Amino acid sequence: MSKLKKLTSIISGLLLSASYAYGAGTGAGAPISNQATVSYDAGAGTVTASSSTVTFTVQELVKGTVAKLDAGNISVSSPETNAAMKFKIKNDGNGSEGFKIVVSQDSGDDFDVTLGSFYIDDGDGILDTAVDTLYDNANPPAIAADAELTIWVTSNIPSSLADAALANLNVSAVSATFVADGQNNPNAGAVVAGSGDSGTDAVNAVAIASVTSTFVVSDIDVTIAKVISATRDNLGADGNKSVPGADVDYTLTVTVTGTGTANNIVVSDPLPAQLQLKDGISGTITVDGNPETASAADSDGTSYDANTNTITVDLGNIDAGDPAIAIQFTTVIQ
Ligand SMILES: [Ca+2]
Ligand SMILES: [Ca+2]
Ligand SMILES: [Ca+2]
Repeated sequence: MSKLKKLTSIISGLLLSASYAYGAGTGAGAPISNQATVSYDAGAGTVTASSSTVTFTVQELVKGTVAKLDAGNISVSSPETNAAMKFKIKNDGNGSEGFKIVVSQDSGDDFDVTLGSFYIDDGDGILDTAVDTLYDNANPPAIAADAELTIWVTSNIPSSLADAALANLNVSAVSATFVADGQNNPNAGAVVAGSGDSGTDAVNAVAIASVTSTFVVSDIDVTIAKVISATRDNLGADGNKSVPGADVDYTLTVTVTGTGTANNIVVSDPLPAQLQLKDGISGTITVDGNPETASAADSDGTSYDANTNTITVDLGNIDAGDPAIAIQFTTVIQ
């Protein structure tokens, strides 16, 4: 066989196998044919005989898997509109299928939400109801075998809830093919004859299972205060006049109140052009009493960008009620 012919046959072999092979198994509608042979030695030599070819068609296995994409509980305010939970719906079946999203709420928790709408995320991982596509739950979009969608479930949170109040939402995905057949909660092995891809039977893989995600009410609040703590004109008489060349000390105070933890707190202070951090990127920014270098090259989370004239301090996560954090630095009037 020539190299070209060999390559062509390899490629066509790959295409053939790609047509029906999914992580979920052989694709719905694929014919599987099989023939056996027997050989034996007779007086005149080896003789072979073949069976007839036996063929069947792979039916559609229907399986939608829901996974929670939020880490931990989701902090909300009371009240809040469009509080969002994020889920992944994956088609683990071997055919194209749409899935109806079903949300149920626990009654043994602290409150119920008013359910809003479902959206398909556009890929940025941020809910934007003006940009993300509304999920048509009455006529769910078909998802190809092995493909998945990121779904937002929105809720309105009632007012006057206590801090730390919890609400559980249980989310499942039910095959649109089964719902159309009146089977809203099919067991494993349930069938809708002839309604699978390519006229196959749709066969349910597993009983419907839900995943639970939880809202927690938190009135956590992060405030920042800024004061001038000292001015030194550096003219030799301990003066405090705000003249060019004078030092101006600032103190920022970050306070976390309420309930819970404020995550990824970042303080940004863009200085006006008439002020610069003393000693620039070689200067010092004091955080919680610890002098830290203004260079962005180290990993202390504290930096000064000379191009934008901006001080940035990454404070990480702070629990409500923790002592306030003071950030201090000295600027020079230009
Ligand atoms: Ca289908
Ligand atoms: Ca509830
Ligand atoms: Ca989005």
